[in-house]
Amino acid sequence: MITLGEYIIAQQNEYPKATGELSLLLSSIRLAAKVVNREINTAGLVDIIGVTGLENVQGEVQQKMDLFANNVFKSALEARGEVCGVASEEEEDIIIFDSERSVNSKYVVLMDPLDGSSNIDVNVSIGTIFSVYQRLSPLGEPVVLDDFLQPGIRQVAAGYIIYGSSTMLVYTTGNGVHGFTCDPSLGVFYLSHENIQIPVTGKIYSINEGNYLKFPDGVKKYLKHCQEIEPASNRPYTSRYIGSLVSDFHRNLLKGGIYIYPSTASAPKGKLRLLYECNPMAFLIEQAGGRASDGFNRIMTIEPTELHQRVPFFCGSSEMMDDVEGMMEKYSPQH
Ligand code: AHM
Ligand code: MG
Repeated sequence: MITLGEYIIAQQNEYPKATGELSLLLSSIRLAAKVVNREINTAGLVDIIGVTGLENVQGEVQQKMDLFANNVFKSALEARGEVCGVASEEEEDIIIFDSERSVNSKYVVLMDPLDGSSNIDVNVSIGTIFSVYQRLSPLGEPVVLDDFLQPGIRQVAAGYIIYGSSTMLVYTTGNGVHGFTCDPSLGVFYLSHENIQIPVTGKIYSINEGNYLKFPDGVKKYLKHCQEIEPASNRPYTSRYIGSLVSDFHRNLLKGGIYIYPSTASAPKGKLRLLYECNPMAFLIEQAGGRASDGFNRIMTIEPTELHQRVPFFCGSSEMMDDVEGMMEKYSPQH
């Protein structure tokens, strides 16, 4: 049984020049994940506790869960000073850590602290997504916005935590994708999925089909292709959509499949955010042998211009990506 802590240290030891800062940073994320996990598991009790007029189980006033997660991850990353700043879906601007240790640290973290949070009320899996870069500005100075606006290919690490039927932490540092499952009785993450590889093709497509009429023609054609009967290529495929990116991604990563959140007539840039939703997932899927694009261009080479920038997102098994991109090129070519 190998724990996440042991695994991180073992990976660090393979790089003689490693300073251990990234390992500490990942340990902070692991700690915050445990705290958020504990809170999510009591989310269903909030109404009962509210009715009786008692405080919640930790003796705190209950916050909205996504704000709670944001605060927990922020504090954990600030506490040990391995990070000079954070950007979060929950915060309009970057957060600059200004302790002496923090301004001398080389990493920034971008995160979606609780993605798919509307699913909490109905007891459906949700997740945290994170992405780590080295800063561009000099050590010793406060971090600046440009440190966060880097293309995904410069990521040093990325990962997610899925709060599901089990809680898992899945991450990459550019050396494969590894998954750890939390033993709830001990609060320890154990290595359960080493070197995850996504199958080159799959049977699952994940998209919010309610928006069908607003999709680009290339996506409409691809969906019809998924639904056609052709046993030789395993079609029709199966439609699965949780509406929680981490959960949809995790299932497709393990089973093979494709996730699409395209541009729509009303949202020409799609819905998902480049920096803390799409880039980390793109890094993970590429490390697992799959691909991620905006329908035409590799996600990780897009030059970001804004912190909360949106981008159409296509991500999954490489052969399925080839098919959908071929149809985008043919029926919805980029101008
Ligand atoms: P959020 O960051 O506000 O939670 O939104 C992101 C979520 C993703 O988890 C999910 O894949 C997508 O939004 C679902 O959107 P929709 O309800 O439009 O299908
Ligand atoms: Mg989100």
